Amino acid sequence: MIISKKTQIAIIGGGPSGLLLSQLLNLSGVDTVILERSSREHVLSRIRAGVLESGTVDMLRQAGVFERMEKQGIPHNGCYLTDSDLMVHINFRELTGKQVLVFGQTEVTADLYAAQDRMGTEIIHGVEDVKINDLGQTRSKIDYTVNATRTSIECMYVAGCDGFHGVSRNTIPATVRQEYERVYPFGWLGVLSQTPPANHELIYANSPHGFALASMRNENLSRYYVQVPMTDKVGDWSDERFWEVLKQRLPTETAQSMITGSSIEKSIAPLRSFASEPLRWGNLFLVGDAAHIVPPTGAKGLNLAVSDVFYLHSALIDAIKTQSRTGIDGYSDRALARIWKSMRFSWQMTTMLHRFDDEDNFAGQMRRATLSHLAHSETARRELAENYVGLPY
Ligand code: FAS
Ligand code: PHB
Repeated sequence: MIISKKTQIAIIGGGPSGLLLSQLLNLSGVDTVILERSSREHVLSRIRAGVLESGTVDMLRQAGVFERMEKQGIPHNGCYLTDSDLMVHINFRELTGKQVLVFGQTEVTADLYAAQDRMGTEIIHGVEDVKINDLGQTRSKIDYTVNATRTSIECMYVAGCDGFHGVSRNTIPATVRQEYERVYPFGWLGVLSQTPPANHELIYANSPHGFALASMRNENLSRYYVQVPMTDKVGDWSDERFWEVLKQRLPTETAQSMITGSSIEKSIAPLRSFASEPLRWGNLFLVGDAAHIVPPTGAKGLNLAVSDVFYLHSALIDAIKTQSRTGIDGYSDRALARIWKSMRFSWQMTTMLHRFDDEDNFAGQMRRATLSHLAHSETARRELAENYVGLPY
């Protein structure tokens, strides 16, 4: 027996993309249902992004999700790029008039869930075998199984917010999809530790031994990453080995003064650049990691998902409220224009700061020359700062 429901917008995926889109649509009186594969606990156990662009902060404020962000978020006016003997400060505030906010994606997601609960939105966890049908009809249908019961939702539009491994992107026929990919031959081993941050601002370190990043979540919670071969497993890395390698790659003064401690989370994330075009197929719209993946070097992943939501939420509200199709017809091209610029910046930061195993000595010189140019050119620093704080929507 199939149970059937109806809604205006069905959202597949209860990560930051799906939750933020649903919250903004609900605030404008548009009805949504969210289908999420995992439990809420599992979604909230993921440690991911840490830096919010100013546009993301504005969107979360518009969604009414700002109390904790404003209280606990740490404004940052700059960051450092270093190699063995050079430490270049990129002063966002001076170069762009903007800043970024350090506030973990996990906290953003938790606050979005709380806001959606207050809204009374139906969020169905533990869904399996999701199938998206009738995308070319006036109303589409999503079939799924939850608690061993096959269920279907009839809707006007579908938002595919189900991440890189979701079902939405592959619902668009392979003959229609154009995919672009660069898989990097290394990953990031990330550690969360209840220790004071090594520096008051982020340090992106390019060293002859490989990349490292010193970040944070608050004044007693630090987030660090080191570049590791893709063949490494978390079990290969004791805390002692991690701290030793991290210190080897950070500036000497930072390494000597930093406080280490036990890891409370340790994971390896692969690095890839990926984009799939178009973002729309009939009534289906792809959002966030369902459509694109960027290496975390530019702190763009979560922020790019938010700019997709910015473009799509207003387009869907227009389509539902005024039957105007201009926004939804223009969504894919409009979102892709910003996606590709962030894709470029993330790729540039990754190639500029990571050591590639098969590289020749020329590549190492190019990385050092890039850093030296940043040290001596305000124009170069401004270009990096404009991208880091977030390009206009
Ligand atoms: P998400 O992947 O977050 O959410 C998709 C949701 O859809 C998930 O909850 C999933 O369970 C659900 N889903 C999947 N298939 C489904 C199906 N068939 N049916 C129903 N639900 C389904 N970005 C940064 O800016 N900085 C970082 O440091 C950073 N680190 C990262 C580390 C890792 C390991 C990963 C994977 C990503 C990282 N990112 C980082 C990028 C990350 O923050 C994403 O950009 C962000 O989570 C995008 O949000 P969503 O588009 O909502 O996708
Ligand atoms: C993080 O704090 O997790 C973080 C910050 C900046 C990045 C990537 C990750 O570029």
